[in-house]
Order: sequence, then structure tokens, then C-alpha cells
Amino acid sequence: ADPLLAGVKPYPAEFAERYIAAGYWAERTLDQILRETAVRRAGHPAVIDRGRRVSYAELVNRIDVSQTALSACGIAQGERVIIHVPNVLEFFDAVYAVISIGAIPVFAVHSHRASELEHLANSSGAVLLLTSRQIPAADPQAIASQLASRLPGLRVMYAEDLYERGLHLACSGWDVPRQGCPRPAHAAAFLQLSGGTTGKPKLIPKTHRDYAYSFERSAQICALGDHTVYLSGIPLAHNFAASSPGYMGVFATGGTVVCALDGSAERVFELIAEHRVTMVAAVPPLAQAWLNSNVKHQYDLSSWKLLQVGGAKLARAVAVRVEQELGCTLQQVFGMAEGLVCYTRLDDDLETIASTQGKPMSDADEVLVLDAQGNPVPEGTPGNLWVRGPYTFRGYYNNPEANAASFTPDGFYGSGDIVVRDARGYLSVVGRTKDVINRGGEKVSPEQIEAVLLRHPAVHDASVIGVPDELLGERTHAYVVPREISPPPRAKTLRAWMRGEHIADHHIPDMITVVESLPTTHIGKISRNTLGSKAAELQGES
Ligand code: J2J
Repeated sequence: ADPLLAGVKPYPAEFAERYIAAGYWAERTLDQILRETAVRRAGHPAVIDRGRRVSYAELVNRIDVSQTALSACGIAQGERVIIHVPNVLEFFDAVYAVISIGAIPVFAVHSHRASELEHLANSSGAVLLLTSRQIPAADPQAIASQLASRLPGLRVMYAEDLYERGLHLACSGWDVPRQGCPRPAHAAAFLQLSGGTTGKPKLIPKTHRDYAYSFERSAQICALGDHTVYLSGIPLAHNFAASSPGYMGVFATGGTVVCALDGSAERVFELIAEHRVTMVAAVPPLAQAWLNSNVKHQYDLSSWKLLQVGGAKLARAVAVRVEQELGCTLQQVFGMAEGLVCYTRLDDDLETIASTQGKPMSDADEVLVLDAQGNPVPEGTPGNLWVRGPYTFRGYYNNPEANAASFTPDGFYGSGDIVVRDARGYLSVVGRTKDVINRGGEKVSPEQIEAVLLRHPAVHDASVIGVPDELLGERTHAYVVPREISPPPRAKTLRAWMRGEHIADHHIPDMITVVESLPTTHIGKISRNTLGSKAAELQGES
């Protein structure tokens, strides 16, 4: 089978040559990087998940055995496999077994339900869903049967069964491979979901060599090493927790990953104290909850050196409290699954750390800040962010329409963020042009929620906007125009109905208001912009 995935836009040859010559790209695959560390650090704990401590040697063995289970299922190179597993040990079995076999993980977040998974399966052409029995507040059997009726071709397996099944197969004579299948490093390694995608989910292909560069460079910036004990308060499936520097950065440098099933203050503090965690990744609402927690003094947090916060804008007023109140250094991280990641540096002055979102990780990141006409804006002036570089992708998977809208002809990706760049190259995020609601780091597409509401028989029209929220930064507010029936549907009924639609919790609006009409633009389109400012006037039942 061709290890290079059709539908993936390659880097132009001149760029590839340049990145190789400069030493950014190497000929290694993601599983190879883990295996190399495992040789050097065989007995060192790679993953700690509750009572389970798994050394690097054991982790690699689990992956090899899990690979056998996937082969027995007939999973082959280039096929797509959805990973729907929370922050538990089996997440790594699943991800690295799929990668080792040369198949392509497609990362769902574990809050996704049948509706989101169906879209993901359709747009990726996945043949297998690896889900989990450990997803908090989910009924995996129900999800599997809802999917079975809609997508009869999609097989479903539990990540928890991979290793057991593989062991069983090995006992009955199956060969357990002790390495990954050979692939070039310019092959696609996996597909990431773009934040807040509309109708057709936008999938971001990453190659082994560009991703490896991004987490190895990130590991340098964050001073990762043998001593590192890393915990993510956010899903490991998210690009931030995977590569900035994330678990892949930890595995490249021989540290330990501690699994946290959720980001609650109690759980995270307990794990930090018990395992002497040194660095933690969070979105702003989590960081805020930890700062405001009244239990933090009950735990020994002295091992904690670094708190990374990213995914959404961290308020300066919150940022300035971190060092004093949590006893660790703050690092702001502004990144995107599509590529560019900016960090404040560990030795930056406090003002820079509190008030900027950092500077690009690589000297080879080409960042443009442009006005609406495409002209560079002066330093210190807000403009649209465009980027090109050794780990910024060149196109969405199989999606020419999205690509035409997102790239300049010479390959710069427009992130939809409005930023201000200072003389040193540090960026501050001040707004956005894209139609995405950033709900505390979780990217939500208004269109996607509207589409669900419009399926309700009593809904004539719906419009969803983001409104300011103290904790989340933004929350979702749906305005719904009922059909001319009496009595009109109530907000409460609509919400209850949405819960039954098998969608992720973050796709259920935080507020629903039933109104008589929605403001329109001069050509008659619903205007989300005016809706924001008119919201107060729109009387209705919430
Ligand atoms: C303001 N907005 C931010 C920040 C992301 C590291 C960190 C984050 C992500 C991520 C990531 C922000 N301040 N500090 O992939 O590797 C908003 C921007 C951006 C979008 C990308 C990583 N950090 N954002 O959040 O693909 O609008 O990646 O374009 O989920 O989140 O979202 P996503």
C-alpha cells in the first residue's frame, strides 16, 4: 500500500529541501522516536495512570502487542482509525499501535458523541473507531449502537481490549512485530480536527517529520528532560497536549506522563503531590479554577515548576497571580492545530509573560501581520495573522474549498486571528475574523449548533453567537425563531431535545432564547454581528 495518503497537500520541494538542509526535518517516524527513547530509558516510568506505572520498555511492548490486535482486524497502512479515548494509559496503546502499523489516527475528543463521530468518520473515511470504557459520563455501548445504525461500515473496538486481544493472539501463535512498519518521514502520520469546524469537518494532516520538529523544538524551549513529569489538564487528543511539547515531547526526551481523567483542582493537585509533577498544561478556565481553589494549600505542590496556559486568551489579571499563588512559572502558549505555536520563554520578564502570547518557536516560522487588503501593518497595530513554516500545514485533507479560502497562493495559512506584534516579534491575540466561538479553549462552530437546532420540527430559524463570559471567555447563546405553531417551543424543551441528539456537551448552547425574528443584513442574511449588539433588545424567553 502507498504510505502517502491521497488528499494530503505536500510541502513544495524547495521548502522540503530547505527544512532538511537546516536540520529541522529528519528521517524518523513518530513511533521510532518513542522506541529510541525506550532503548535509552527502558526501566524509567513512561506513563502513570492511577495505580498503573508503565516503564518505557513495557509501553513499547504494549504497543507492539496492540499492533498485533489491529493487524488481526485487518487494519492496513494508510487506513484511518478514529481515536476516541480519554487521558488513560490505553490512549497511548491505541495511538502508537495505529501509527506503528502505518495506519492514520484521526483524533476525536472524548466529549464527542455519535453525531460528531459520524461526521468525522465520513470526512476521514475511517474504517475503525477505537473508543473507551473510561470516558467520563458516557455510555460507550449506546454510542456504538447509534453509530452502527448510521455507519454500518465502521467497526468499533475498545482501546482497553487491544492489549488483551493482542496477548491472546500472541499465545495462539501470531507474530508480535517488534518495530513499526517502515514508512518515509514525509508520510502523513495522523489527522487532527480543526477547531470549530463547519458542516464538513476540516482535517489537518501532519507528517512525521514536521510534527517531530514541532514537539522536539517545543521540548527544548520548555527545557524538558529525564526529570520531567508532565500532566495535561486537557485532552491528550488535543494538539496542545500532544505536541506543545505535550506527551510526544515528553516521550522524545525520556520523562514521564501522568494521566488525569479530568482537570478538577482536587484531582490535579493530588496527582501533582503524589507523583512530583513538574509541568502542567491547561486552558484558561482550568488555570483560573486552580488559582481560585480553596483546597490548594492542602497539597504539597513544591515539585511544580511550570504551568502552560493556552487555547484561549488568558486575562492579564489572572496571569499575574500564577507565580505568587501556585509557586510555578507561567508560560503562555498560543498555538493552532494547523501549525504555528508561540511561547513565552521561561526566562522572559514577568510583564512579557503576563501580557503577551509569546513568540514563534522557530526561526523558520514566517509570520505576516496584514491588513484586510493584504498589506503589512506597522508594528504595534492589529492585523490578520498569516503563517508559513516547517510545521505549518499546506492544506486540509481532501478539502479544496477550505484550502482555497485559507491560503495565499504562496502557501501562507490565514489563521483568522487578529494579533499585534511588537518589535521583538512577540504576539498578542486581540481578536479574530473566523466564525468560531472559543469556549474556554474548546472551539465551537456556531453553524454546527444551528444545524442541530434547525432539525427540530418546531424551529424555523436559529442563530448562535458567542457572548462574553467571565470564566470561559465566551459562552454560546442560541436565538431561535419558532415556526408558526402554538404554543411555541420553550427554551427548556429545546435544550432537553438537544441532549437527546447524541451531540457533545459543548455543542449544547449555554443559553437559548426564543425570539420572534432575527436581525438580517441588507441582503437578507442573518447577521450574527448585529445579533450581538441587538441581543439586549430581543425580548424573549430564555
Ligand atoms: C488566544 N487565543 C488562542 C492563546 C490558541 C498549543 C496551544 C493552543 C492550541 C490551540 C494548540 C491561544 N490566546 N494563548 O494547537 O499546539 C486560539 C486562536 C487559534 C486557535 C487554535 C497548541 N491559543 N488560541 O488552541 O487548533 O484563535 O489549537 O487560532 O484548538 O485557538 O485552536 P486549536
